[in-house]
Order: sequence, then C-alpha cells, then structure tokens
Amino acid sequence: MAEVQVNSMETSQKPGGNVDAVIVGAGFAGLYMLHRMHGLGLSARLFEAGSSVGGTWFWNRYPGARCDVESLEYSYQFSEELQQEWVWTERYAPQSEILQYLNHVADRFALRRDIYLNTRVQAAIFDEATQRWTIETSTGDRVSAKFCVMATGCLSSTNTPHFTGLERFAGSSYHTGNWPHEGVDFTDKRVGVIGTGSSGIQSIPLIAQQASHLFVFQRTPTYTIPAHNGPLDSEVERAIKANYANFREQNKQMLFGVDFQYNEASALETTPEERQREYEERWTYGGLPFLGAFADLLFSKEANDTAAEFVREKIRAIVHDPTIAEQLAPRTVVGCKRLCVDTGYYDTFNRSNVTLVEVSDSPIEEITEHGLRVKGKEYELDAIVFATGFDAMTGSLLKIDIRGKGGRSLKEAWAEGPRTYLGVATVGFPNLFTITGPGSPSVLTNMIPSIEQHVEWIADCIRYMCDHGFACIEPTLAAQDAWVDHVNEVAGATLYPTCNSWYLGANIPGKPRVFMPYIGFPPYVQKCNDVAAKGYAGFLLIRGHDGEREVELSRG
Ligand code: NA7
Repeated sequence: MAEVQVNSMETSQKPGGNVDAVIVGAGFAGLYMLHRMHGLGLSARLFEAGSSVGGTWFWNRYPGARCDVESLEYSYQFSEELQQEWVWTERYAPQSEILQYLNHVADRFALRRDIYLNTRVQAAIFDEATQRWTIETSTGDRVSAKFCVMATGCLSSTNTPHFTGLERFAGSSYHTGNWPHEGVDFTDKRVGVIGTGSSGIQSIPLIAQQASHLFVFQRTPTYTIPAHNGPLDSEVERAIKANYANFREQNKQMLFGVDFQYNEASALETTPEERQREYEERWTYGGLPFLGAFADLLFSKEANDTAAEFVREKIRAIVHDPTIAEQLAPRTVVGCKRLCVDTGYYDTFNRSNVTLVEVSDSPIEEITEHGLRVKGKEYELDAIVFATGFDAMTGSLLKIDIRGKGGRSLKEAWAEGPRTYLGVATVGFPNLFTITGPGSPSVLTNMIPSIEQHVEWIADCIRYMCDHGFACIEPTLAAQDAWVDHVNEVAGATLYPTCNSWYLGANIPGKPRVFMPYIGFPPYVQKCNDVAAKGYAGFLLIRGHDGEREVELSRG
C-alpha cells in the first residue's frame, strides 16, 4: 500500500497560547474546517492523534479497504479547481488513494502550518468567566480558544469486544480500524476473522487468498452487493466533470445525498417480473444504489422482503454448499444495518481453505493461547483479525473529557444517549460544534457533502457572530428537545430501528439505544438554512462580558 510522506517540519511550531478556534481531527471534516477558518481570517490550531492527516483513511488500512461511495462523489466539492484536477483511478477509491488525496488537500490549501500531529486532545473545558475553551493535549499543551470544533469522525473509536483470554493468545491480533502501516503478510498462516460488517466483507476475500486457512466467525450474516469495481471509466469522468456542479447539486437532492438512481415506484405495486428485472439491473450495476430500487424498501417490511429474498437467491446461486449458503443468507431487513459493497465476498466461501463458523446462537467462548473456542471446539489460529467495528458517532467525542457550563461533562449530558440540536451543538456547551454529530444525517449520507454542509454552516455561524458582536452560541433546551424528538419520529417511520445496528448504539454493551443519524439530507439542509436565515433560531446568542472579545472576534 502506498505510503504517504508527511513533512513534520511543516507542523513543528510549539502549540499553546490563545487562538480563535481549535479543531480536533484531521480527516475530511477537520481539514475543510481549518481551510474555512483561514478564509474567515481566524487563528486556528488543528490537533490530530495520528502521525498524518487522513482520519478514517489514515487508520483503516486493512486489506481491501476502499470507499463504498463512488470516487467522483466521495470527494470535496468546495473547490471547482480541486475537483477538476484530481484524477481518481478506480470507480471506488482504495484507502491509499483517498489518503493521498487528503494529503494533497492539506498541501494545496496550505493547511499543515496549523496542524499538530501525534497530538491527542484529552480534555476541553469551558470557562464561563472568560467564555473560552481550554484544550489540553497528550503532549502537555494547553490552548485557549473561543471556538472548539470536534471533527472527530463517526467511526473512529474502535470496538474490540471483551473476550475472555485475549491476553493469553500467543499469535498476532489486529483490528481492521487500526491496521499496521507496514501491512500484514498472512501467507501460510491460519487466520480467524471475527466480524462480517463492511470491514470483514472487504478484507475476507483478500485474506483468504493469502492464508493457509481462514476461519470466518459470523454472528450476523450481512447483505452485500457486488461493487464491480474497476478502472474509472474515462467517459463517465469526462461527462461528470463537464458539469460537476450540476451533478453535485442533483445528488444533494437525494434522500441520502448520494446518487442512488432512485426509482419512485413501490416494490409492492410492481409485478414480480418487473421487480426481478429492477433488482437484477441494480445487482449488475453494483453497489449501494441497490437500495434505490424501490421507494418503499426502507419503509415497508413487505417491500423489503422482496429485496431480501432477491439477495438470498443470489447467495444460493453463488455459494456451492447449500448449508453454507443458508448460513450466509441474512434474515434481517436489507439496509437496516449498513449495506455492504464487496468484491468476491460470497464466492470466497467456495474456497477449500475457508471455513464459516456460526457464532450467532453460541458466542465465542474464549480466546485461548492457540486460537479460540466456540461450542467447546478450539480453532487453532496464528492470527486473529477483529473486524468488530466501532463505538460509532459518540465514541470519539466521549473519550475526550469535555466539560461545559457548570463543569458538566458531555458524558453526563449524554448519559441517556446523545442529545443535540441539529447534530451540531449541545445545550450547556457554548461554542462547541460537532461536525456530523449524532442527530445529523452523517453516516446515512455520502459523508463528504454532509461534512461540507456542516463546515460551511459553522463557518457562516461564526461569521455571523463576529459581524453581530456575539461571544457565545448554544442551543435552547426547547429547540434541542424538539430536534431529538423529530430525529426519533423520522427514524420511527422507517425500518431502521428494527435491527441491532451501530446506528442505534446496539453493538456496544451498555450503550443507550438511541437512533443517532437523522434520515433525510434535503430536509435537514433546509432546516439548517432556515435556522441560519432566522438569525440562528433555536439558539441563544450571548454578547461578551466586555467589549474585548467582540474586537477579538471581528478582527478577521
Ligand atoms: P460493523 O459494521 O459494526 O461490523 C462489526 C462486525 O463485528 C459485525 O459483523 C458484528 O456482528 C461483529 N461482532 C461484533 N462483536 C462481536 C462479537 N463479540 N462476536 C462476534 N462478532 C462480533 O463494523 P465495520 O468495521 O465492518 O464497518 C463499520 C462501518 O465502516 C461500515 O458500516 C461502513 O460505514 C464503514 P453483529 O452484526 O453485531 O452481530
């Protein structure tokens, strides 16, 4: 995998002191936020725990890691020059190329001078007297900032479930979300992969090609649609780049902010033959647009069953052993857990060196010195891959000791589950913004337009505060409560809350079950625009304790 060289000299100034804004995280969100801060003329520091920019794409280097949104969509649109110049090589970009892209962005927009790598933010404490945040880092620095923007990512805090005996294991173990940079050679190794979400599904076919034997420990079978990945079609690229702005604008009008080629028809009002043809076409096309086959797939169980049965039939056709095919066939709602996009996943189970081990009715009992035990049987392994996902959406935020007004921690404020206004701000935490936070469309969209929309909204909000002499902004409790109710109401009208997904926090023992993403990109954007147009309706805007801060804010 191509390694990106980072010139750490460019980021070597000693942090500390006072700035207008601190940004946490150097993924897509943090980099663009920093660029907008520069545009506002504000001083900003960006802290990043990793040794390079990239966020998710820095950490997730497992074999086969690639985006499940097509390259021409999974990229920034804020700069027409950037989107015209950058050339993606594949229909779905591999992790290494996305990482190169983000490094290019960091250079092209002169961001590195304000980025502090290898620096984890440990605490952010709000001081009501000064109306400022103090940010404390793992390098022992303390920075005072007017604004604190959490660009910590939705899927950044890895989840390794507690397995008895893990420390006894004599072989090697890896988490897909924190993969060694030098790569891993599984040649002649007996490998166990635990987990069959996107990370498992992408890595399993490649690990199977190397390992002497691969055991896949499956708790819940997953729906996955073939990617049909390949070199990016230059004609498609030319056509989109000829009118990129229009392409982007159209996609923003889609439910998930991504081109799913929506069919407005109902699956239930379509003949079985037409339905079959529609599903077949989408299977052949590949990827997430499978979910756009019919308008009621995510709203009606009966409609969804038709898509589910179509995929099960495909599995039966691909997998030679009927018993294994039935074990791989999911029984849940298609799309309820994130739909996966694969290259050769189901076919991998036709290989003689691959064994599927069902752990749904009988969990992994323990990890032993030489492998792991299920149903009393020990599977001898040289390596274990945890493809067990993330403490999604809230994990990275709650790892930081964030304390707002009255010293109240975010952990306390969110004890019953995250509560935000628009997913971007929380009562009691003035001037703290969460990019693609819980309560915003985030993971149920193409992340990049969602990130850009949040960053631009936050930048506009800060400019408004500067222009009008406001020192602090925070939501009202009434607006936040109403928003949380609305997020739940919208989700409740869909099939999403019907399975144990990470959208609900159900993958982490003890995590409150709250449906976190907001469903519907266009209405969400409309709501955010309305809020801003009405002078930030639903927010309290507070003037400074003295004139000084207003001067500071408006100096850009
Ligand atoms: P996911 O989608 O959360 O998948 C994690 C997988 O790990 C899933 O199959 C889990 O089964 C399985 N898992 C978790 N804990 C256990 C235990 N204790 N025993 C057995 N199996 C377990 O994470 P990914 O990294 O694949 O993907 C995350 C997102 O990244 C993805 O949705 C895309 O948006 C990109 P379960 O389903 O919980 O039964």
